[in-house]
Amino acid sequence: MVETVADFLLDRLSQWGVQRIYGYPGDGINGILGALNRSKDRIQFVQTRHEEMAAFMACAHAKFTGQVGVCAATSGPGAIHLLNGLYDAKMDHQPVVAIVGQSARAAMGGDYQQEVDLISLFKDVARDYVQMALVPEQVRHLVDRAVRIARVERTVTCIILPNDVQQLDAVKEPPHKHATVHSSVGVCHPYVIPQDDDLRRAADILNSGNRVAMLVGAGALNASDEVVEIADALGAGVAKALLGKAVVPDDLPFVTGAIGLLGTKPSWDLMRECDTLLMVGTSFPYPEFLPKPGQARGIQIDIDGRMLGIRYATELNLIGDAAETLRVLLPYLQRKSDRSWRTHIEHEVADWWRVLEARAMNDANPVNPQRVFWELSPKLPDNCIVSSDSGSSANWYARDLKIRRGMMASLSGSLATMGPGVPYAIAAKFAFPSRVAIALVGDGAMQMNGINGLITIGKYWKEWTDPRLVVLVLNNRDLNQVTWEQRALAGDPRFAGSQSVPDFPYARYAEEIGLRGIRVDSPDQIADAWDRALSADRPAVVEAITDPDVPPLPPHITLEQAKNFAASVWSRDAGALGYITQTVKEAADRYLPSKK
Ligand SMILES: Cc1ncc(C[n+]2csc(CCOP(=O)(O)OP(=O)(O)O)c2C)c(N)n1
Ligand SMILES: [Mg+2]
Repeated sequence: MVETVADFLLDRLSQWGVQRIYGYPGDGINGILGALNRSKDRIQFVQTRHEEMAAFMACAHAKFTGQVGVCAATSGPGAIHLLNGLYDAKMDHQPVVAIVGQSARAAMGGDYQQEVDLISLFKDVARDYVQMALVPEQVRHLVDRAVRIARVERTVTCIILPNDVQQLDAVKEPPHKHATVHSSVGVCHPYVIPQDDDLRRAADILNSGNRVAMLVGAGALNASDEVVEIADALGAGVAKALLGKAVVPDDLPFVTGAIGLLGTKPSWDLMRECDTLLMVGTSFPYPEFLPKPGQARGIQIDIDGRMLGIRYATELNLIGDAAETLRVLLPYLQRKSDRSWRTHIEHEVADWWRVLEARAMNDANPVNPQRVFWELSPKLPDNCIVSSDSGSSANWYARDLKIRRGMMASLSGSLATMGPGVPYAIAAKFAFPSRVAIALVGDGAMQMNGINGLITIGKYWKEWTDPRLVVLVLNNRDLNQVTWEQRALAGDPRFAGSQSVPDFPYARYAEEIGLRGIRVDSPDQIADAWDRALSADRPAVVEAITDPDVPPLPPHITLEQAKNFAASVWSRDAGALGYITQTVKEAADRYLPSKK
């Protein structure tokens, strides 16, 4: 049989190591779907419920495996649906290739059915490479370049294939003549390290500091050992940007945890008190959580020179791979003999965990969401893969959940979009079918994508070696994160018309479609719910009826500020009593440990 362009496209992708494509069908890609059917022993097509979820899954595949993620969608509406997931990948620097159909060439330019100007549509998100194949001779280099550019630039690329082109006979090797392109598969990544002089300059700065802080992000995920060794040598505390949660485990005494609005007080204090800052693989954006200008001498290490020197006015900006750079830097460092700064940090961290425990154990109506996360930590299975959605769950994920060595964890960091929690967990199961995946999701996000994601889980879970995928839903009937932003940032009362989320029987629904469903409406059920979900013989939904009045407090709030906040909203918000009480309880917990 003669190979079509679409057959060859898949063949070439598989030469690049692609084994799975997440997508949704449509006649704009029928040629590709036919080819996928013919090559299903080499490339699996995973059918999602919505193209946005296919793009989230491709992004998560890249995040969890380090390999290129691939998604496919039909022309017009399907292509448009991909966009949000592609932006998630782009903004978190993940290599993703989108393959989209287009109207037949003969119809293009005729305002034809489903004809959208796809090159313009993808021009921003796939600005590093978006190309349409007009003739079969192009397809080889379009695939080679789309995959290679996605990988080396850690970005999104896009190949557009008119549907008639997909069905043409493949040209595997363009003729050896003028105006043809001769491309190949593969790319080897170099070790990237700074020059020796620059390493010495970095060491001078770090050696002369008395109070060194480290901030690590997603770029340091391959550098866990090196981060710990450097922190030990420097007597430093280590704070983590959201995407860097799995860089260092939370059970190390000098790890101050998350930074930022979702962060911890030890991270806040670390940044305010340090005299030297070493940032590795992070572009954490909020300046108010970093040292004040001039307070600390700063060094930044990033593989991407474009991301250097834009968050803190660093003195030295080093282009380099995180692990390799830290490894070659280490021999230049003098181990700090005065450990008082490190001891101070460790006391703060130990105190802070007691604060979080006290906050988690506060009564709430009916369930305190923090307690759901707090009780999950010791039960997290080894090597599990955790995803969180955007919403209040991201606060508890960032602050309360104790990640251990060997686990992976992610969410939508820079785009901070709602919707990826469940799709990320699904992609984790396809990439690592024998590891447990756990998605931590709000009810708003669940109603946006998660419920439909459960249908996909229902379709595929029997293929996974270990069927355990647990979805936690915080059923607070509220778009709670934004409710708190309305109160605290805009100074407005909760607008019920925009914030109320209709109730939905998540656990019952899970049972209805053949999964396990566990509903938790009192705190004494939490531990048992986790045990049951994590030992189930199938994917499970834990639906926790949580209290929307529990405030996702910024880390540095004082009891005084909490009282002022309470006083300022009291006169304007009829429903204020519940959350004011809860806020004051939470803020007061900060003072508990030191009282003990
Ligand atoms: C696609 C998208 N739409 C809107 C937002 C703004 N937003 C951020 S968090 C949030 C509320 C999430 O509500 P829910 O999923 O119920 O979680 P909760 O905060 O209640 O725990 C909203 C609306 C967003 N980040 N992404
Ligand atoms: Mg909610």
